[in-house]
Amino acid sequence: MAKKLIGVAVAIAVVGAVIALYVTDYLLAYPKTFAAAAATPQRTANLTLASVPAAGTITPHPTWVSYFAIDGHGRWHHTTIYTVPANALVHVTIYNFDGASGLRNPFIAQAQGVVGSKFQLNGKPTLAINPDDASHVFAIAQLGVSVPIPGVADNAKNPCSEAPCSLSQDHQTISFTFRTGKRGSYRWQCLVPCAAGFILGFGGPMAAIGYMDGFVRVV
Ligand SMILES: [Cu+2]
Repeated sequence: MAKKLIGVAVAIAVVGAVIALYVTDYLLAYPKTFAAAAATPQRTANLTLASVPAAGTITPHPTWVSYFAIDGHGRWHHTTIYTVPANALVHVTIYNFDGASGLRNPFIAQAQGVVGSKFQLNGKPTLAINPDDASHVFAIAQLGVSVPIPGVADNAKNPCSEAPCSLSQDHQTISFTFRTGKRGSYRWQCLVPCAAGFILGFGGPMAAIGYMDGFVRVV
């Protein structure tokens, strides 16, 4: 009887030891982390733009609604053709000094194709705006990018009537990041019928490079 008990105890001890070995082996054999090869440093670029109710006398069409590009010294350039690096993250900031025109298609009031799904509206992460508040849209169809831009309130105290404007004047600040891929020339355009005085709001500046249309040249 004693021998039997000892035998059972030994058997239990052996099984326990085997289980312990198995668990230890399992834990120690857990695969190590493998680091992916480092890629070339992530390329980024900053693009600062402004949209205004009137392009001003420095342009061929002073009364037309327009975009401008702003350089690192705060100088305004009347162009809508930008170069950005390929396979990069482009950080865009748009200062909008114009009022709202409203969208006919509310679908476009939602941002698409931007890194993180949302854009920043005056520093607040935003997915969509009220379609009636839309002043302009910055859309690069081929890249699937579209960002709605709300207008300055009608009763703004210190609005800017024509370019160039000052950041001390009433504006909305929109920022977002999009990813570029391969090189190419990609058309961008506004999608709000913002061309006051033209048929359906889509003529004049809405159909002109340098105002509400342009190219993003990925180089
Ligand atoms: Cu527009």
